[in-house]
Amino acid sequence: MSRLVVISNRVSMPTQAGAATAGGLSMALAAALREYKGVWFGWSGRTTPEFTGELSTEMTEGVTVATVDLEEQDIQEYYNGFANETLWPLFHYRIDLSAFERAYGQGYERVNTRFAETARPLIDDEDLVWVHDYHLIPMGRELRRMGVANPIGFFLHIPWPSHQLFTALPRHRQLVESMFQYDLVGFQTEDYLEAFLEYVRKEADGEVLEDGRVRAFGRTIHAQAFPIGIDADAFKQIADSMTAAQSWDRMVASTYGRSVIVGVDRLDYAKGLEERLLAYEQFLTDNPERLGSVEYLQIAPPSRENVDAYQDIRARLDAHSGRINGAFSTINWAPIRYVIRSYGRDELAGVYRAARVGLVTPLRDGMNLVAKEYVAAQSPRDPGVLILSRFAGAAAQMTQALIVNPYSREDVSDAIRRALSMDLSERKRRWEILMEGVQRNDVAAWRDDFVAALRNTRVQTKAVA
Ligand code: ADQ
Repeated sequence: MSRLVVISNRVSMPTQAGAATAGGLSMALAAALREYKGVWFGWSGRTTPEFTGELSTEMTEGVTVATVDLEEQDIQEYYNGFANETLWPLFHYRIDLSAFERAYGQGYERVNTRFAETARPLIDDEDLVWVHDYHLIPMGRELRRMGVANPIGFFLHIPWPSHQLFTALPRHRQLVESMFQYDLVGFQTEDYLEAFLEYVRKEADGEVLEDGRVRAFGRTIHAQAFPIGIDADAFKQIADSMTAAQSWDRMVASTYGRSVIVGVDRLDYAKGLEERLLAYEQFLTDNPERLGSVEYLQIAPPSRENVDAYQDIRARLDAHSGRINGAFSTINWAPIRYVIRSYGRDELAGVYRAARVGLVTPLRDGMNLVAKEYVAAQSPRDPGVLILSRFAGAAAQMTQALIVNPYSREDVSDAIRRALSMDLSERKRRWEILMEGVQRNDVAAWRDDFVAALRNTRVQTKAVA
């Protein structure tokens, strides 16, 4: 079996249950790498006065974790700048928040080159190389420039935007051209793949061949959708653990007699937290008989705090939650519990299980793993109801959730009412179908499908040649 060399912006090998800070990408990659015993390379999260390219390596659970420090200017321009102030908002349809600054683009290119130079010695001839996410789109081109001839795949964890939107990015053509240096490019959903292909046809004069490969810029690559999943069995086990049971007990005791609605999201404007609070306010207004018997728990660990838009959203959420609690609370009840911190996965699992409703309403989301975790944590005897935004990639698979338009307060408010009054047999029927999908399309299936397709690109190429 070939080794897997994974390259992503951040590297973190969380333990199965712990590691509170992890985002979706690192959870998924850690689960993927445990199996392949390969190498995981990325930024250490630390700064250095001058870039040296010196690697720090350690072995964790059979995986070689290799990291490099970056200069402050790199972090400003590449990470806070181009990745999180240009690409992230644009790819999540927030062109109003996108900053287009030349220095950001230059920093992005510089760090991709630095990453490729540093990672190069880690790659052996037989390795498969797998690059992740919007921080590192040009990485494949840089590795090729340094003579890496191995199969290289790229997976985008966030949405690929519509063609009209994407062309608002200065130098959009160069970015897409660099993607044609990969053997395989993967997206979360068929819709994102379709949007990418539309760009290729309209802007790059490219074509999709009969065998599904894509031809443009004088090169032919494979492009496919690989919906990511969670480690469903591990999560189910965690949900049955002692810590999860204790967390469940605490939740039940502190919300006695009330139905809990839970939201768990990084504090990010794309997650639709502001719209969700307003929709919940609408629900409280529309359903006065529910006052006192329902509680919305929002857990939102801070994220990307050096970016202005993230400070703004945090301030707005503070204001809304305070205002709504002020307007509706009584001396023994508050409608919202808003918690800005991280929890261990086992604690989260207990919280998910204690909640009658999982409220997952991003305005845009590549996939959304919280929706899948919520389902995996439920008790089969008394499962809760998932409310899911149609704009989460997960909605394409999780059709037994109550699918909502997160921009419509009425729509979300109606779905909350429906979820809270759904009888046990319907909850079970929906949950069983959802759970079957979460287990079938788990992170191992995602990893194995991608790796098999990447390996296969060379087999097919040889056959064609
Ligand atoms: P994220 O935007 O980070 O991921 P998501 O897929 O929902 O979003 O994953 C979040 C992860 O962080 C989940 O595993 C969740 O349990 C964890 N988490 C959230 N809040 C937490 C808290 N308070 N304490 C502890 N853990 C917490 C990106 C894309 C997504 C895509 C993933 C994977 O934006 O669309 O699904 O990558 O591809």
